[in-house]
Amino acid sequence: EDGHQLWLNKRPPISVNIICAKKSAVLNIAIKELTDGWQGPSGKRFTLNLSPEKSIKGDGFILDDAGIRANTEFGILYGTYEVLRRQKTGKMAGNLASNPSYMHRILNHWDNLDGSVERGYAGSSIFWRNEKNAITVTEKDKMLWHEYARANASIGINGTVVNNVNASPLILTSVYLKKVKDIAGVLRPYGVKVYLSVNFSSPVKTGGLKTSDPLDPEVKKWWAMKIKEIYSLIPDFGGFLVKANSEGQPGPQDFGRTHADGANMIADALKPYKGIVMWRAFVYSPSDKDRVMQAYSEFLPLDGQFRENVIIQIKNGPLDFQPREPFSPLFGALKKTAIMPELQITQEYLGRDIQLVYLAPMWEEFLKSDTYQEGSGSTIAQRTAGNIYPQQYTAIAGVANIGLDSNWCGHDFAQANWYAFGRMAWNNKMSSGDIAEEWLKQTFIQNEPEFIEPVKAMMMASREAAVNYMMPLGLHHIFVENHHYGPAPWFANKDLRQDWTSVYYHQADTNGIGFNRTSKGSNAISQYREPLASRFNHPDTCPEIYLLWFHHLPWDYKMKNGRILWNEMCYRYADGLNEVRKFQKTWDQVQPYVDQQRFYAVQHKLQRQCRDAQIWKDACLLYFQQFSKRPVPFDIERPVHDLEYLKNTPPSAIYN
Ligand code: BDP
Repeated sequence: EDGHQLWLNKRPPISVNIICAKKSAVLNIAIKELTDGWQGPSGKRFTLNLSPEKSIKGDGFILDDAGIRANTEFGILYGTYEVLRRQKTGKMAGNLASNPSYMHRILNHWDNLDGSVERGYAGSSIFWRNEKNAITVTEKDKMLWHEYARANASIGINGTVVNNVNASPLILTSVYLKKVKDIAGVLRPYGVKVYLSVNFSSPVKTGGLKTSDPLDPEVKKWWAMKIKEIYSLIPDFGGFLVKANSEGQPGPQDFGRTHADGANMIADALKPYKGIVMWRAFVYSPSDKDRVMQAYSEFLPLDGQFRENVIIQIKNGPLDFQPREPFSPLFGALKKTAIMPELQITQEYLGRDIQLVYLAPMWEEFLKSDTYQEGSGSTIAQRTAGNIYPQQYTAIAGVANIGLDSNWCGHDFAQANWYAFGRMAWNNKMSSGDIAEEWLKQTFIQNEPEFIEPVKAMMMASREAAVNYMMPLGLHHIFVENHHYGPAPWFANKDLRQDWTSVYYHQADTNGIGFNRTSKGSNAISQYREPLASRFNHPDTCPEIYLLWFHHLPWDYKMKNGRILWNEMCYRYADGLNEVRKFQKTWDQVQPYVDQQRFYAVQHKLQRQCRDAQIWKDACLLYFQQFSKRPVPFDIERPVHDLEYLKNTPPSAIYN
């Protein structure tokens, strides 16, 4: 079992009698899925019914004993997958009305046109290859895209951006657009729309113009023509994703214009076709004294200036996909602008394809965060679903962890993160525990509590374990430069922009540790609404999970449990490592329930995870101890690595 079937593993079907008055490519898929996968009562009559109903929104559906009702064909398809999921996970049949939280549930592939994947750990791109004839599409490609589309549809994902946000201008040339058309053709019956990342200076780089100034009439004309060309090839094309004036990418500010000028110009050209612009808020400049404050400072003044078909795509945290961040204050600030969350499914900062880290608890924590924007209960889930301020389009994006590896995601358990993203995008109030359970039952064709319970508990503990052995108590961004896997709290470089170094973030010295973002420091707390701002501002009321994110505190600062900060930090690192040791035992104990191939693959990776968690603990404690000048509590295991060795050995030689 190589994991290629994902959560769609087949069981021997039971006969069913499907009644459906209409025929179409989409409905045929629904009928085939039910016929091939039915696990309910044998010979049952089951009706697929397209009937306009007010209580159903978008591609939602209603299930009852007699069948599925929906307003759209895709609603029938999503209802179909829900029926099969319930049957496979042993959930009761019965009535269910289900409407999606977001209209657009989108994967972002950071895939380059040469087939490489930025921050990808599961092999090369499933869409692009390094070859002369860039548009070649083989039957094998189509088969894979078909499987990909089906997997996405089964969890409600209905959009995909097929190229990297650091976008090559070539994507908009006719050669590449032809291939995009082929991709869209395969994905279409599964309801997965195609979107593209675009480079803001495309008019100059591939269009032969002298400027890409968004207010220049020739530039506007160029985008309008380009968009017309795209829709003539792909009539249901979704729209664009734009990374502008961010990490060296071009943007409207190059011409003295604002993000709104740039986004609106493209949005106007997309509007006749109902296309959308997802404009990223991931901006920060080296001159800023606190990097986490910049997106807010830049976008808040533009609130109300964006067109209705522009959605500002905001990473969950204000920094950059760290193991734990407080939510980005923009989620509680913009009122007259459509916004959408960007989550990172690929484990750039959370153990790549090596570590078992189930991310859904992190996303649940984020979605449940209360912004207090319109009083208590203004959670991010509510705000981004359009329940607090109206927005014409609602959406959520996840940076994909998919590649050509036979199990798609590198680590067998990384599939759970793809799965969970889809499930939460459909229902942003779903619990990460329920999702883990569903995924396990389907993926391992296994309903045995002796398997499900311990493995689910392991998944549920895995994110907190990673936070503890990497960056507990609000520490952040202390990774090996650019590598983003192992620790390098010592990383400093006077010649580099400071907000790319570790010492900038932890600020450790003999007085203490942490980044002072209080009113006496960078004042980042002021970007949050009350009561959060005051709560974060004082160490006594700041949640300890964010303590060193907001505060620089002395090593003997007293924690709520009575320990001093240094000791608490030591215990956290030790706890994180010990958890992974437990995961190893848990996994060995469930061997009888898992096929050999996946059992050994996961076992091997847990071994590496354990070794690397040990490195994290040793590196961080030995390094910070130089400043704390205190012993590691004596009931904690002593380090097994040498600080100098860890500092001076290239990551490629340590993490293999
Ligand atoms: C960072 C990644 C970088 C991405 C960037 C982004 O390290 O590869 O291009 O985010 O989101 O986390 O644009």
